[in-house]
Amino acid sequence: MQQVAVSSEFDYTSETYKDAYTRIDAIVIEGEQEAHDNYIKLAELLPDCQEELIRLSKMEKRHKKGFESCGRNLNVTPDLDFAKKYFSNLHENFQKAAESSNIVTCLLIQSLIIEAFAIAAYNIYIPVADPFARKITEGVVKDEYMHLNFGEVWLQEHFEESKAELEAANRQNLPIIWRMLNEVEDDASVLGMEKDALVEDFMIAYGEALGNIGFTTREIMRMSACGLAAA
Ligand code: PL3
Ligand code: FE2
Ligand code: FE2
Repeated sequence: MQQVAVSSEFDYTSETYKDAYTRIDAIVIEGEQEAHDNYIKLAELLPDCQEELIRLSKMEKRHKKGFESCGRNLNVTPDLDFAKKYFSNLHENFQKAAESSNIVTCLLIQSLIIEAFAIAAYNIYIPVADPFARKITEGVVKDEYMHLNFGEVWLQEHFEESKAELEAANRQNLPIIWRMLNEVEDDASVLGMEKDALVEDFMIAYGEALGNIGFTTREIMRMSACGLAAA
């Protein structure tokens, strides 16, 4: 009942809604494509986990298809050029890390930062989504917890030798996420998603992951707020 009341505040057919959706849907489609490519790359870098990583990459392909259908359902053409630019900083940092076989950095970017970003965004989106997109997003978000968990388990098993690289990669990449959140703030709010809620949910998912890997509460506080004040 509650969800119906919330959702009916939105006119999913209005030009304002659809205009914001051309960018938000494109960001999500591009994000799922990046995630797919990143897991394929990780499968090359981590032959021991190859099968599992290929399985994750296939899930990302399915997610991408799902969000493409959400756009079609609302008669929206996603602005993919915009989305490519939106992801370019994180994309470059992942590529550079992969070229140098910095597996820890690759895992931090994809399995922790990007997945926590997706979990926050999808959880906030579900209660305000149109019924078609809500169903799709509910299915997707369950998978994203598994992807976050893959990174957590691997990094926890290699915690001592990964710690310094994780801290450096966090310093380099977390400010990019805060910038990305600022860039999407206005469009997200048209869809009923508030920036403060996105930041909170991101911090919870990311902070919990860092805790499971082995960081102390003090370290988690320092790491997860990195660059936030400047954003
Ligand atoms: C990981 O599997 C996929 C990564 C996707 C990243 C999504 C980031 C989305 C930020 C924009 C917030 C709006 C979400 C709305 C959902 C349709
Ligand atoms: Fe995904
Ligand atoms: Fe994912």
